[in-house]
Amino acid sequence: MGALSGAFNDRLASLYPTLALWKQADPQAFLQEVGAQVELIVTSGTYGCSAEVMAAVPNLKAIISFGVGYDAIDMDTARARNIRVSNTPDVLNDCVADLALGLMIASARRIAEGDRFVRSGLWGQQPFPLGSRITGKRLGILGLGRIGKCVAKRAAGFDMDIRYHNRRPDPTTDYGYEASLVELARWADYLVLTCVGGPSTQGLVNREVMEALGPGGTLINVARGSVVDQPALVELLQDGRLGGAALDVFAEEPRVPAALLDMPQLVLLPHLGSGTAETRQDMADLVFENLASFVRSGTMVTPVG
Ligand code: 8YV
Repeated sequence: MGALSGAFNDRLASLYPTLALWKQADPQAFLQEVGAQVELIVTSGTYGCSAEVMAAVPNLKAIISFGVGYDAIDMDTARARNIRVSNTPDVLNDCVADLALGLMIASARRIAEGDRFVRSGLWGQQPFPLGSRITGKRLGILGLGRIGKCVAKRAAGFDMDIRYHNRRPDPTTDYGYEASLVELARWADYLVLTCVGGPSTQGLVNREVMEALGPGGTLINVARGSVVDQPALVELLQDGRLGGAALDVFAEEPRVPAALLDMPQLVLLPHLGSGTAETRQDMADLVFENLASFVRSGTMVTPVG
């Protein structure tokens, strides 16, 4: 249903009779016509599946999603109608964590800015500003789940001091727990977001949190744009009340606020967290395993609870 790769769609169409909702100029009108024939929906983590789409598919049995985050799927409707949902957890942990570290280093060491400086022929013409060290600095992690733990493991290699905030302390880890997100932000030099999206974290990184992170702090977001109060982020960055940001995700992708584009010190990426050939292949394989399993037995390999 969502914007998945050509190779993925070809593989899907070679195995199952498919209807390409994403190709339709008016998806809702198309669904009114064909919705009753549809039993399974394959979608992406970012496209998800709205209550409106589900309403137009009365015989829907399962939603098989390509992505770990399922915040774009209306889970209340799915539960109420006993529509099964699967996602693609774990296979992308390493690549998302790698990118979080990459964003942190790129931001601190001004890598993207330096690249533009060289390309524009300014090297030798004017000085390039100094960056900041990451080794030994303080890293706060919001959401020490599977991806957050992979971030922590990598950051330990940079001798970073690591603390985290979850709803509850995680008894399986020795990293310091901070019960207050504002206090975690006040302590941290870098605040990395690896929590889930959706209503439970909507706007959690609010003005107060970003002010606590402060002019010496940098926000790294590889989670969901919805976790951050984006207008406040823009304002605090403009005023220098927040030091920096490196963002892979935005509130209304693919739209990025023009004000962010005007700040050269920021690092902005087009939602690349899981975007490596290897991880996308693993995610695709897991989607097909879920699909085959559901068609065969009505069960899924990685169901969403
Ligand atoms: C994908 C993601 O880019 O897994 C997720 O939740 O956001 C990403 O891995 C997306 O699902 C692919 O469209």
